[in-house]
Amino acid sequence: MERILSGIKPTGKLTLGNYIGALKHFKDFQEQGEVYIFIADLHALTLPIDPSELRENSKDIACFYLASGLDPKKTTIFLQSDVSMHAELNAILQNYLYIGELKRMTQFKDKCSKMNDSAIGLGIFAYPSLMASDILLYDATKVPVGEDQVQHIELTRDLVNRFNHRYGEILTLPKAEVTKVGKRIMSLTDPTKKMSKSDPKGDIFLKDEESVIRKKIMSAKTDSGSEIYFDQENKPGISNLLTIYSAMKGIDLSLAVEHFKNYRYGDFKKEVADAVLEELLPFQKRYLEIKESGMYLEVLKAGAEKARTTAQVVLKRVKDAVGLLS
Ligand code: ATP
Ligand code: LTN
Repeated sequence: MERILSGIKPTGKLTLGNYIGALKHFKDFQEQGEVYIFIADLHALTLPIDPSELRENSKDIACFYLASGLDPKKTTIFLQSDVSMHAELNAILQNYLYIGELKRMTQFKDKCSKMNDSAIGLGIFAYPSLMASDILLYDATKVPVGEDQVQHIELTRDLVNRFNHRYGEILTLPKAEVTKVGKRIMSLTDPTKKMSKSDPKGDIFLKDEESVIRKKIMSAKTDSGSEIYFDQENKPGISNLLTIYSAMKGIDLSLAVEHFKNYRYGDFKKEVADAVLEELLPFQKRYLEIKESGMYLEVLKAGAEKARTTAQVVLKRVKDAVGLLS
């Protein structure tokens, strides 16, 4: 049976990029196998974050998971820090990843290239080791993520091959599952950059009000010319909006391009905003109901218990393999 696992870091307010590239798809996996979806709160500590902000972001992500259609009866939803086996497995697996590999990680380079070595914490450098532990602890076979995370999953696969070569078939080889449309949503103000919650210029936040979302889309940076077609290189702004529309409507890009071919930019943007709001407004309503009810706290508690049950089996297998007496 497939095991599907993914997580989102509570580092800031979730964006439309997080929604399209990851969150929106999680529920589709519920019919394919056993799903584990967690809040990667330990990962959020890898860059400075205010404690109250971290707490609020974590609660919000739990509510967003439920609002997106994840059913706690089918999916184990939990906080990473509630399951101590993540840190324990990390203590073992970090010995099978090498500094040279970690230095090549794009996320590390992007986040730290402008920082002085004396300000770069060990956690952000060792990030892929904890992420590999998250995945391997549940014998995950599929990991749904946006494109930016594929490199980390490839490194996890290298680690599995290295470890299994030495100790036998102990770890399960995972595979990244990247959505066809929307694996990399770009900033609305600079469509050559990824929309990212830690660099909020040009972001649409999932909690933005209707009028704000409309305004952001209507003033999104477009490209020279007046035609609407997909060309990532020469028309990054229009291509990004076409991608957003296709992802929200759940249609192929080619259909969106065909639909808009005789449109002017203004009317095109208006329809993109309508498509985003058609999905986000009911989503926001569900989020608010869940947040107000407080039921997500029970979900996290039960989820952590279930997660620990699975995790301890794999941890024991790894401990035995490497020769730890336990
Ligand atoms: P940060 O800015 O703190 O690095 P982030 O916005 O990149 O955060 P993550 O928590 O790293 O968000 O990502 C959660 C999930 O959303 C991951 O699977 C990631 O690949 C996906 N994702 C993030 N940004 C985008 C984007 N712009 N387009 C598509 N998917 C995205
Ligand atoms: N690195 C991911 C968050 C994350 C994750 C994971 C995703 C941490 N552990 C395990 C999938 C599987 C990110 O930055 N989005």
